[in-house]
Amino acid sequence: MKKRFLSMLLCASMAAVSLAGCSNGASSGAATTAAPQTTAAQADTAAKAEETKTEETTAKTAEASGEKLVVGFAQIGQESGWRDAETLSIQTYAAENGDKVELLFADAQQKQENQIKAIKNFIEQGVDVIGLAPVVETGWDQVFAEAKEAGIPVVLLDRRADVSEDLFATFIGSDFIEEGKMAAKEMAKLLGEKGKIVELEGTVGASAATDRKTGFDDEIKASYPNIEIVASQTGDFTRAQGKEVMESFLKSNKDIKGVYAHNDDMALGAIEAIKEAGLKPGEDIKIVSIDGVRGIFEAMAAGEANCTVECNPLLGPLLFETAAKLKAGQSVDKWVKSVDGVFTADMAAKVLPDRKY
Ligand code: GZL
Repeated sequence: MKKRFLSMLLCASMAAVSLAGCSNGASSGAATTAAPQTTAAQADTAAKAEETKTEETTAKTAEASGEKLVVGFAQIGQESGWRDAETLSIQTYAAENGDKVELLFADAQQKQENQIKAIKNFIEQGVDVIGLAPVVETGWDQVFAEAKEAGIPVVLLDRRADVSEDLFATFIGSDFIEEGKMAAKEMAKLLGEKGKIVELEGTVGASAATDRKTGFDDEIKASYPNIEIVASQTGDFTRAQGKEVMESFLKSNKDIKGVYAHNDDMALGAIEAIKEAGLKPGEDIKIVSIDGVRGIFEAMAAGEANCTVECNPLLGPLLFETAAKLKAGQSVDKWVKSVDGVFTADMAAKVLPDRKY
């Protein structure tokens, strides 16, 4: 209990510092709390959430209540609209349940070393459960072994880590190979099963990128011999790099008929590049991507994109519910699989008003 009390005090001072550092927009290293890019309403909710959380953390820490569920989450960063939606889901759940949970949140700015630093901090502070979206699959064995040594379960959220099963409690996320396969089938339908296409890959070494490539490329190879992937390159899951890579694809390939992007943000960048090249995205060049963020629904409603395979980012409640089970000593499935759906342009205008992210 003493260690916990001391570590709770430490956490309060760190939380206060990192939140203070963040409130003036400064963010450094792993122990910062990033305000995700969101609409005004969402930003207001998040700001109120932050405020509540700060008061909660400080007040409760003084009492070192101990019975609260304390979760340390090491987030990748703010690379995409999907990532921001996931962050908002996690922070909103913590703010709305401040009487039961305490969230220590670190934004690693897409650097694995910052995520590792954050995990070590969480271990030092004696959190109940560590949550992590691993930016890449490898390099986690050592720090996960330290968490295991400290008796702190690790929950993987939305991306896998290449470690032995005894080093993490569960993976909560999608079947990325299946997502790639679904995207291939939709692309084939759009092209009449023939034509040259290009592929915008996610972050090098990320399970979401590796598996979405495997699922898509294998399906094309096995079922659609008249579709040729003439170029494939990483755009690091960002809109800016997706646009840059698409510009180079357009310069070196004159007869591209389709783009497969591992996430919607890169697809939205590609759409900009295609328009600047004087072509019509969604018509001259078909666009298929993955995530289901609001921007791609707007592009589909405008006739500039053709299909998105949804990958649910609203995992905050599931993260905390799973953490509570682990703290209570209950067993959880090794893979809590998200259910993904396919949305095509003809559905976009109708479903857009109800989209939650
Ligand atoms: C998928 C997630 C991916 C999204 C991207 O679970 O890891 O990371 O598809 C995000 O938008 O950058």
